[in-house]
Amino acid sequence: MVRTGLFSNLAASATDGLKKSIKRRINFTDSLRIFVSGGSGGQGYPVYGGIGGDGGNVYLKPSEKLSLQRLRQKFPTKRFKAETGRNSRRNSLRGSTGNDYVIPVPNGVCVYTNDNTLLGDLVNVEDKLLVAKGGQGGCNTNNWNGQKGQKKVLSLELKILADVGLVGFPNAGKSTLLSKISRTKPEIAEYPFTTIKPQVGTIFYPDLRQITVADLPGLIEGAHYNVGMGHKFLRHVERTHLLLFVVDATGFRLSQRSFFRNAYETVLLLNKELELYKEHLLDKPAVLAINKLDLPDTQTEFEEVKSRLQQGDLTDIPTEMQPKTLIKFSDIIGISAKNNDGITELVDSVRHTIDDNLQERENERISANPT
Ligand SMILES: Nc1nc2c(ncn2[C@@H]2O[C@H](COP(=O)(O)OP(=O)(O)OP(=O)(O)O)[C@@H](O)[C@H]2O)c(=O)[nH]1
Ligand SMILES: [Mg+2]
Repeated sequence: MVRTGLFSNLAASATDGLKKSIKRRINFTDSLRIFVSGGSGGQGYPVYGGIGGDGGNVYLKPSEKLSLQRLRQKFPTKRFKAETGRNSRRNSLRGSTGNDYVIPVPNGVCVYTNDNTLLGDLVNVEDKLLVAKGGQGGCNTNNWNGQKGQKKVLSLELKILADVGLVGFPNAGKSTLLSKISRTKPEIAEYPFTTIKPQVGTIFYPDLRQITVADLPGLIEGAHYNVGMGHKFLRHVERTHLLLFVVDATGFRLSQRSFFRNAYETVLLLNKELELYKEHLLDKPAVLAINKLDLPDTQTEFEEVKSRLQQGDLTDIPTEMQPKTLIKFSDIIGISAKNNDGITELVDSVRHTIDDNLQERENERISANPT
């Protein structure tokens, strides 16, 4: 892959120690590979026409309290095999079926096979997903030989379940905002990449409505080249109903060797990184919060971002920074997460945007199936 201009500089600067320090701090797991095999079928007994028992199946079952770390600790070999079916015997002609293996997995896990096919998306504790079938017991169709069970290498990827995903460059104030709108106490600090593990908080509205918000690691330009935390964690926003962009009104600079980006450029670069990850994320409803309006000269910056976004103004923006499609924000709100300014307006906007979108989808569904 050829790294060009803008991104090569950032990629280079981010590799200086920063990447290493981030790697050291990542001690949580949000994906895990496991090996599953169905039980083999028992042998048949051709002389008496006895049929061997079928091998047991392997299933995955979501559980609310489990994490992938815990699963890995509990099953260090990460191998799961269901029981073999019983052979047919002279005094027990019908061999009994082998026991199934039901593996508990965290709720919210997506299950992929080795060739990246999605086998299932486990989001309900009532679900149970068949991942490896046991082999057929020996009988006349298979020459009385019990068949082998299916064997698969599976990749489990945890996608957080939340209504809203916080998207922004490092240090924008995402965690500070989450700490103000929910009872969660995320880590907050003046250095980038403080948040390395997605965390979910809940907004409690006075009428008892609740909306969950996922705080995500900071995204930076070049994330698709795996700069910073990369954009692997963006899969967590795939299931959210709304993207809440948090942008520092004073702009962003990752390190002395990187470019300074003003607030408007930051919005465009976030837009571009989402587009490069998965274009359809841009179709999600989005709200923009311009943060740190307590700092000097930020009000004019806020007004400028707002008017340029409304006009779709890309004058003087280098082509490599320009997204193909501009995100349409349903609201652009100035806040100071630190001083609690604009927070009520923001949480109201989040709620209305989610509700309007749900209503729109419901109307589309009704007009598609008028019964
Ligand atoms: N002046 C001012 N500072 C703020 C505001 N919100 C956050 N900060 C400061 O900005 C810094 C970064 O805040 P965080 O909430 O950790 O930022 P983040 O976006 O979660 O950063 P990462 O987890 O690294 O992606 C901290 O020093 C905060 O105190 C604000 O409204 N005004
Ligand atoms: Mg944070």
